[in-house]
Amino acid sequence: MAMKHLEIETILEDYERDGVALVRGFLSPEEAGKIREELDRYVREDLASKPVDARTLEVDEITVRNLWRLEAHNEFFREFGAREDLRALIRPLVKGEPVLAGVETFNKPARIGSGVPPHQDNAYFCQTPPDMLTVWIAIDAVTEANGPVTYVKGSHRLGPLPTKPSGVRGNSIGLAEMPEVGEGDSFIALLEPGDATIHHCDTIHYSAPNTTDHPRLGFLLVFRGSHTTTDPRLKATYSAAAAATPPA
Ligand SMILES: O=C(O)CCC(=O)C(=O)O
Repeated sequence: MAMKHLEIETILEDYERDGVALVRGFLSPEEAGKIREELDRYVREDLASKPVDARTLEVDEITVRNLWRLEAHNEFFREFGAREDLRALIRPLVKGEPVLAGVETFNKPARIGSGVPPHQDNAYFCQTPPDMLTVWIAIDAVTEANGPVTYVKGSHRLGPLPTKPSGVRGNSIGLAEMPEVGEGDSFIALLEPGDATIHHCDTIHYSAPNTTDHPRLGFLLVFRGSHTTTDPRLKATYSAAAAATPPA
């Protein structure tokens, strides 16, 4: 993750303008490989002993859709989220001291991986001001076919939009209505292992189910600025949706 000053400037500019920044080669293939190894080991050896809300399963009730709160459950991922090079990049983006709020996965397994409805993450995070973001790191190659994340550029400037419960396990709240998206404003993140995107918590995004034979594992780190607080109104709306469709 050795980054030059110029690269950091570009990320900051893209993030502020579009609400999403693409970072090619964020991790080396070796680093991405280490993350995959530890995720595989964690699922094989540790997950069964963790609380049920440490994961969301796909409809077969076997295949992992998401791992949640890895920073609480696993030393390797906690330490990864504490890396100073990462925190230095995140600091200007969250406009303050970064606090690691979550380490998680969106596995999108082959053939069975479910879709993610259009949403803004702050409907889940409920923070004010919305100085919170997600670093989404590709562990597998992300192609047009295996359910890439599509971001609506500039939508972070729309502020919090009306929501509705989605009924999707692991993504219980979505947009009530998708706004009109201008030509050229959709950004489909096609990524090689180790590439990443960084998106603002008000940026609209979504992904299709994975019907291919190729898994699409994403490893996510969520940060907020230490100055943000929970908005009780957003929290009440989220809690109602999560109670209707619990993650586990
Ligand atoms: O990985 C996906 O398909 C969706 C990811 C997502 O919703 C997020 O990064 O907040």
